[in-house]
This record gives sequence, structure tokens and C-alpha cells, in this order.
Amino acid sequence: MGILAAALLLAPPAQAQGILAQVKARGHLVCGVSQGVAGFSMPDSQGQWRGLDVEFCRAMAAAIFDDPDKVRFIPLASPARFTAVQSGEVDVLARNTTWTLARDTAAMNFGAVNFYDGQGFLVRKDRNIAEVRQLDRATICLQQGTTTELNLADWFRAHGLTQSVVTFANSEQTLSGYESGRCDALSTDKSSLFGERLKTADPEAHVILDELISKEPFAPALRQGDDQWRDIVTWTHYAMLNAEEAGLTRENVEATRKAPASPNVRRILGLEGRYGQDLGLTNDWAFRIIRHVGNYGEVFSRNVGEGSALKVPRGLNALWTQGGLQYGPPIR
Ligand SMILES: N[C@@H](CCC(=O)N[C@@H](CS)C(=O)NCC(=O)O)C(=O)O
Repeated sequence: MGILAAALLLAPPAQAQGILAQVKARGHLVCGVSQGVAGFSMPDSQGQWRGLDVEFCRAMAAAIFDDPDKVRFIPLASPARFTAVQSGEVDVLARNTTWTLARDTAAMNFGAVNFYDGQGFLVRKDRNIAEVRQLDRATICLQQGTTTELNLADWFRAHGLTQSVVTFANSEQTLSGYESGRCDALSTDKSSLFGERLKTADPEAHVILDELISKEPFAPALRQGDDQWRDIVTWTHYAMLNAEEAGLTRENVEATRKAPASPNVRRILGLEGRYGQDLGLTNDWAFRIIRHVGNYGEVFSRNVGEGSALKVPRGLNALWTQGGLQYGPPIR
């Protein structure tokens, strides 16, 4: 009995194990996503999760398991998403979530920004509204538990204007509130407005204003206190950026790996160095990401960009070499 008790005392509690070890032991990643934002995370007609955030988690699963399907997606409403991270219900939250100081210090960490956005407005075309200030005294529909709610109040106050807000628990209700005429405008991240507009009965009857009233850098969130997991979350995005910069795609990566052109490409593909092992993964971790999911430009295009129905311009999300903000630190 004494020996058993001593052994139990010595055995580390499950929580003391790093998140990577827990994920490996479980055999799949648990990824928090939104309940449905077109282009970011939404189930398709077969019930398969699709979108930029979904692909981020598939890239993590590719790096860890060499299998992008080893992910369980948990749809989370805006107000519920952070508790799910803090409590360990999800290993990572990849969900159009703005990185803010308050969230970063609330027992969470953030990975790299995988989408730079800002808050915008959807209005009826026949209202002839071109600027946000024309929404003085307007009623705005938006979602609870978001930065959207906070920014809106700030912006109107700072500009000496007034508004009334009607808040809803999810994006479906927000859109139907707007469509039923309860509000003059719907406000959320501009990237979400592209999809919301397409969901209306007559998309041509609505316009997205050009103006943005805030900075919304979206980054994956994870719980605080696990540096290795934080590195894996962060470098998953950087691997996809480095791949794009080096011209590595889902199509060409296998052939390129057989005859890699440069030392940089050799390092990305795990043929030189032990960068993957140092992350707790295998040295071909980035090769796995590129082979199964692709580079950032490919993922952007097919989910939200030119290759998708949304046609979101690349804008700030272009690589730094193309005038954008997406900049992957070197793999070396
Ligand atoms: N980026 C903002 C807003 C994110 C957000 O939750 N947006 C809503 C409106 S598009 C959403 O994702 N709704 C879908 C859902 O609740 O599942 C934040 O981080 O607070």
C-alpha cells in the first residue's frame, strides 16, 4: 500500500503534461472555431468544416500527425470561446478572434496573426450611405461578447455622434435582425461582412462601406503556460508564410523535396537541421503542412480570396514582399 501511495504521489497529474503530449496521446487535436463564418469556419453541405481557420487547425494536425483529418472541431459562440481555451476544452482556438491586451493577459497566449482585419459596416444600397459618420443616430445590429461592441461605442463617442445598438447572440440572429429592418446597419469584422452579404436574400441590395473603424488582428489563442505549444501554434502559420515566400505549394512540394534548390528550402523541408525536433515534432513538420494543406497564399485564395466566392482582397494579408504585413521569421 505504501509503495502504491508513493507511486501515485510521484506520478505527475495529467495536467502537468504538456499540451503536445496530451494531443498526441489523444490521437487528435481539439480546435475551437466559430459556429459559422463563411471563409473562416463553416460546415459545408456534407457537414465538413471549411475555411481559413479550419485549415489552420488542419495544418497543425498535419504537422503533428502527418494527417490533416486528425482534428475535432468545436463550434463556439463569441462569449463562450475564451472559457473553452482557459479550461482546456480546446487545445487551440482558431476563430476570427482579435488579439487584444486584455485577452492576452486573461490566462491566454496568442500565436501569429493569420488575418489582419478591421471593423466595417453593411448597409442597404438604397440608403446612399458612403461614410460611417452618416450613421449618426442610427441603430446598429451586432454580436455580443465581441470587440465589435466595444469599438462601436468608442468610435461614435470619439466622433461626437450617437447610435443605438441591438446585440444578438450569434451571427445568424444578427443578420436576420438587420434584414428584418430592425437596424440601419450591421457591423462586424469586414472579412465576415463579405459572407454575411452573400447570405442576404438579395446581396446586390447591400454594400460594405470602405471605411474601417478599428484594428482587428486575428490570431489563434491557446492557454497560458506552455511555451512548446505556443511555439507550435505560432510556427504553423510562419511555416505557411515561409512556404509561400519560397514558392512552395501543395502541388510542387513533393517534387521540390527530391531536388531542393536552396539551403532555405532544404531547411523548410526538414532536409537540413533539426528544427522540427526542437519544436517537439518531426523534422519534416513544415513539409507535412505544405503537402497536406498548402502555403498561406493558397489557403487564403481558396477560402476567402480570388479562388472563393467571397473575393476578399489580399490587402494587408499580402506577404511583406508584396506590400502586405504577412512576414514569417526565418526557419533557421
Ligand atoms: N473579431 C471580433 C469578433 C469575432 C466574432 O465573434 N464575430 C462574430 C460575428 S461575424 C462571429 O464570429 N460570429 C459567429 C459565431 O458566433 O459563431 C472579436 O474577436 O471579438
